[in-house]
Amino acid sequence: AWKKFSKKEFSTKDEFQAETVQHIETTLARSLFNCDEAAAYSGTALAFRDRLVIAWNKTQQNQTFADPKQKVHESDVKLNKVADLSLEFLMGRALDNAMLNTGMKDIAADGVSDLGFRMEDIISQERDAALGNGGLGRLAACFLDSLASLNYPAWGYALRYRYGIFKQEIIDGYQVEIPDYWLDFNPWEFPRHDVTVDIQFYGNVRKETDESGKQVSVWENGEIVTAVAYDAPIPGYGTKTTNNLRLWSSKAAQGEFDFTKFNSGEYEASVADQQRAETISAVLYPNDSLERGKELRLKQQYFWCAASLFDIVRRFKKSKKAWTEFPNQVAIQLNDTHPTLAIPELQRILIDQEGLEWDEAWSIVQQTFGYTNHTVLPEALEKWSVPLIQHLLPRHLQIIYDINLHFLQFVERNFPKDRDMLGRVSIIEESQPKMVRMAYLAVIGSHKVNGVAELHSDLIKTTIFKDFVRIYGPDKFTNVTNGITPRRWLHQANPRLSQLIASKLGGYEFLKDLTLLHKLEAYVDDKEFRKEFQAIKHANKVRLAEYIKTANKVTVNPSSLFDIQVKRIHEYKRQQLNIFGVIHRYLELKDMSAEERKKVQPRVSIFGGKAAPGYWMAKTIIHLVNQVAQVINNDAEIGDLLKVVFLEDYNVSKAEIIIPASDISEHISTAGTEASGTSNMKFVLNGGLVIGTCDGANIEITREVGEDNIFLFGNLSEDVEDLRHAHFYSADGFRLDPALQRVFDTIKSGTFGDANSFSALINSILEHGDYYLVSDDFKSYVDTQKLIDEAYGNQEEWLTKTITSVSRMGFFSSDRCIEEYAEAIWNVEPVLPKEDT
Ligand code: DL6
Repeated sequence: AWKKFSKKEFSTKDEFQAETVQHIETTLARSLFNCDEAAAYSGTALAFRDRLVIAWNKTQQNQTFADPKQKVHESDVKLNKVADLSLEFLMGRALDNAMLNTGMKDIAADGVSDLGFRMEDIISQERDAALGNGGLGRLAACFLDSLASLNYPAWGYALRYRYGIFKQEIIDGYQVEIPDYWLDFNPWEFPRHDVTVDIQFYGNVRKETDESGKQVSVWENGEIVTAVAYDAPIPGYGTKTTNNLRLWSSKAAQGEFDFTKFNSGEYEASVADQQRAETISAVLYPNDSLERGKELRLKQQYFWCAASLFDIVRRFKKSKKAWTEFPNQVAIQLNDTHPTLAIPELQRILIDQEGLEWDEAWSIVQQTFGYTNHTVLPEALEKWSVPLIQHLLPRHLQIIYDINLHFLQFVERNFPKDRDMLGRVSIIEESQPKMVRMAYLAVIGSHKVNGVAELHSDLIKTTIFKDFVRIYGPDKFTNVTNGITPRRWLHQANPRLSQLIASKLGGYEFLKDLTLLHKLEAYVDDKEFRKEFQAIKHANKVRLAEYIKTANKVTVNPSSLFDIQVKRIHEYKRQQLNIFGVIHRYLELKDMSAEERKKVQPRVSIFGGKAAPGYWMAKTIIHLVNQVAQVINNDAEIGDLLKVVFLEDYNVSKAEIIIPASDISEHISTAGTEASGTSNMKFVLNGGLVIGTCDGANIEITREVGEDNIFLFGNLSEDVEDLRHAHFYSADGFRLDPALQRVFDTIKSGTFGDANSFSALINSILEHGDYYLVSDDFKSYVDTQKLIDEAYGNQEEWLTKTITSVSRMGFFSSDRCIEEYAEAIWNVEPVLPKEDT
C-alpha cells in the first residue's frame, strides 16, 4: 500500500519545480520573493534528496533480505556487506553527483533556469565535504561511487568531523590555515539518534572465572563516550542501488551537562565532559608528521573502529548465524593502517564478549580483514607508543601482545635458524618507549595485503614487508592498481567531452564500462571529431583562465600551454623541482633576444595544493612559488611567454575545473615514493598529457597509452638508494648541474625576496644529501620540458596524442578496481536492485 506514495524520477521540469518550491517555502520557510542562490540550492538539494532516500531505503531492505537460495551453491554466496573502513572520504559536492547519477540533471537545469537561476551557480553554493587530506580520501570516495554503481552491498564507515581539512588562504605569499566548518547546512546527512554505541576508554582489566570455570578478562571502570550515527546516501550511476556512508559523531554519554556542578556554580566544569567527548570527532587530522603520536588521534581511531565493528556485529547477530559464518557474510577493508585497531577489537569482541576460543576467533578475524597499504615512506608508517595504548586501551594492549606471541611462536617454529627475524617482524618495536607497529599488526591480522599500483605492490614486498613475504608466502600479497570514477572525473567535470564521446560511441555506456573508450581510437583522424575535441579543451582552458582572473587577478592567455601540478605539497612530490624549472625557464627567457623570444612556446605554470600545517619545508615551497609568480607575472619583458599561478585552497570542486584544462600535468615524484597517484589518471582521461617519473601508476599509464604519448624522465627507483649514498660518499663529491646552480644563485641574490626564507630549501639539496634527488633529475626534467614545448608546437600531433591517450584509459576506472577487490579479496557478489512495480 505504501508503494503508491513512493517517489519516482521527476518526469517533467514542472514536477521538479513544484517540489523544489515546496521545499523552499515550507522546509526552509523562505518566501519565493527572497529566494537567492543559496535557497535555490537548498530546495534543489532537498528535492533530490527525497529521491535518493526512497532508493536508499529500498536498497538497504533488498540487501538485507537478499535470498541466498537464488544461487546454486549456498557457500558461494556473500549475503552481507563490504565495510570500507577509511578515516577519510573526500567526497566533494553531492548535488551535481546526485543529479547525474540519477539521470535527472537536464530536467533540473531547465527547472532552475525557469526560476531565474543558472545551474552552475546553484551547484557552486554547496560546500565541499572535505573529510580527507588528498589521494587516499578521494580514492575512498571514488570507491563508494563504484561500489554503488556496480550494485555491491557496501557501507563506508568514517568519522563525522565537524571541521574537515582546513581552508587555505595565501596571505603575502604564505599559506594560512582557516577552519572549515562545513556543517552549517548539510541536506545530505541523516542523524540516526536511535543508532548509538557506547565506547569505552581507559580503565583497567580484571581477570575472573566464569560459571564454566573459564578465565575471562573484564575491562572496567573506563570512561564512556557515545557514538551517534549520521548516514549519507551514496547513489550509484544508472542503478537504483543507493549505499550508505555512516559517519560517527561523538557526544557525552552522561547527558548534555552536569546539573550538580551547574547548580553549585561550576559552570565551566558542568559542560567539560560534553566538550571533551565532542572533541573526539571535532577535527580531521592533517597528514602531518608532527601531529603523530597524539592521544586524541588514537582516541579517534578507536572510537571509529569500535563503533563501526559494533554496528557490523550487531547486524550479523540479527541473522542468528554461527560465528564461523562471519567472514562469509562480512568483508572489512582497512584503508591504510588507520583502522588497524579494528583487528584487536574484533578479537576482543569474539573472545571476551562472545566466548569464543582464541584460535577460532583469530581465524575469523584473519579471514575478515583485508589491508590496503598506501605508502612506503617510513615517516608515514604508523606507530603508537605502548604506554599510550596501555593507558587508553588496556585490554587491547594485552590482546596485541597475545597476537604477537602467537605470531612470533609461529615464526620461530618455521624459521628456527633466523633468530634476528623475530625482532624484525615483531609487532612491538623494542625502542624507548616501546612502539606498536600498526602496519605489521595489519598484515598479520588480514588475509590479503595489497598495494595500489604495480611498482608499489612490488616495492612493499621487497622493502617494508619483505620478511612477511617469506613468512606467509607471496600469495598473501597482491596488487590492485588504483582507479577513478569516470562519472565524476569525466561526465561531471567535463560534460562536453563526455557528450562528444557519447555521440561517437552511441550513448553513455562507457561511463559504466570505461574500456569502451577504445572505440574512440577510430575517430583519431576524423576531422570533425578532432575539431570538437580541441574546441572543448580550449573552452575548458578559457573557463580556468576566467577563474584565475577572478581568484588571482592574473590574466593568462588560454592559447598558452597550460602546465599544471595540483596535489598535496610535499618534498617527495617535488613541487620544488617544478618551481626550480620555472625559474630556469625565466632565466633563459631573460637571456634571449627579442627575435629568439618570438619562437618561444608561451606557458602558464599552475600550482595548487595544501601543505600540512606543521610541515615547514612544504610551506616554504608554497612561499617560493608565490614569490616567483609575483616577479615573473610583473615582468613586462616576459609578458605572456611565462605566467605563474598558485591556486588557493585546492579541493575537489576546484579540481573539477582545473583538471579538464590541462595540456600537461606534472607527476614528478622521486621514483619509488608515490604509491600510485590518481590525479595523473584524471588528467589523461580529460585530454591532457603527463610529464612524469617512472613511479606509481605513471608506469601503467605508459603501458596503456604508449611511450610516445607520455613524457617520462628521471632516475629509476632501483637506482635511488645508490644515488642517495653517492651524495654523501662519492669520490668526486656533490656535483650540481650548472643550470640548477644558477637557479640557486638567483634565489640567493634576492630576486624573489628575502633569500633567507628559502635557504632551508636549497640547503636540503646542497648540504643535507638531497634525499629527493632533485639535483639528479633536474637536467632530465628541463630537457623533457623542452621536448614538450616542441611537441606542443605541432598542434595536430599533440591532438592525436591526447585523443589516443583518452581512448586508452579504460583500465583506470575505479569500477575495475572494485571488481578486482570483490573477486580477489572480498569474495562478494553484487545484489541487483529489485525493479519498482
Ligand atoms: O592510494 C591512494 C593514494 C595514492 O594514490 C598516493 O600515491 C599515496 O601517496 C596516497 N597515500 C597516502 C598515505 N597516507 N597515509 N597514510 O595518502 O594514497
